This record gives sequence, structure tokens and C-alpha cells, in this order.
Amino acid sequence: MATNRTFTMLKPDAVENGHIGAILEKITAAGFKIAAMKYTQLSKRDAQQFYAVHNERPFFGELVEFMTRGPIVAAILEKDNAVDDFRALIGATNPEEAAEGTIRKLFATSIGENAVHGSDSDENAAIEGAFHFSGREIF
Ligand code: FUP
Repeated sequence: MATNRTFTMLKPDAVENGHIGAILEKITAAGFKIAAMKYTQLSKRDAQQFYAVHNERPFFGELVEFMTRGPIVAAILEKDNAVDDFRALIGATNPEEAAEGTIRKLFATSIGENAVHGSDSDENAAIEGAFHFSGREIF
């Protein structure tokens, strides 16, 4: 995947609360194009693997429980400087610390249920995109 791409998930809380449309509107209004997208649900194994970097953290069990409790929207997004610009658009991990107007400030409820994921590096964007999409699902 090129470095002008990032990977996102609209998490189960965002889906449950009916925010898919509003969040996608913010994303496209910010200039991101959709290179791949699907509505899916993570298995326990998927979530454990996706968040393996956190597996020693005290919140890991809750994180896996949360991320598997309902469907998500997974997407690969394209824009110049995609990883950094998307992190700025979503805001801090903890919505209480997220800047006004960011997606997490608007739609997240807590640090654990924070509405949206955004890759933290080009390398992880490529790994995470490939985790969810085959080559023929990416445009
Ligand atoms: P981010 O890169 O902003 O998604 O944040 P992290 O990679 O640090 O965390 C990944 C996910 O772990 C968060 F989206 C939610 C969860 N988490 C917690 O539940 N508690 C914490 O203290 C930190 C993260």
C-alpha cells in the first residue's frame, strides 16, 4: 500500500449509536477518498491479533470484548499525508482530551469506546489494510 493511505475502523459503539453516516461525511468532507470499505464483524481471534501490541495491557480483555460485540465498518482511506491527517481528524484516544470538532470529540463516549480507529504509521496502515482486504477489494 502507498504511503498516502491509512486504515480505519468505525467501531461497534459508533455503529450501535447510528453514527456511520455522520462519521463518513466528516471523513469525505476532510478530503479522504475511499480505496476500500466493508461492513464486517471481528472474531475474538481477529481482535486479539489486530491489537496484539496491547496484549500485556490491563485493558486488553475489555478491548477485545468491545471490538467483537457488534459489526464495524473497515476502510482504507486515501489522501496526501493520510496517516497524520486522519489522526488529527479523529483526535486524541481519550475523547475528553480530543480537540473540538474531532470525530472522537463528537462521537466517542470513553477512552475504551472511542468510535474510530486510525493507523499510527504508514507501516501499520499497510499491515492493517492487508489484514482486512484482499488486493481485489482495494481500488
Ligand atoms: P489510538 O492509536 O488512539 O487508537 O490508541 P491506542 O493504540 O493507544 O489504543 C488502542 C485502543 O485501546 C483504543 F482505541 C482504546 C483502547 N484503550 C483503552 O481501552 N484504554 C487505554 O487506556 C488506552 C487504549
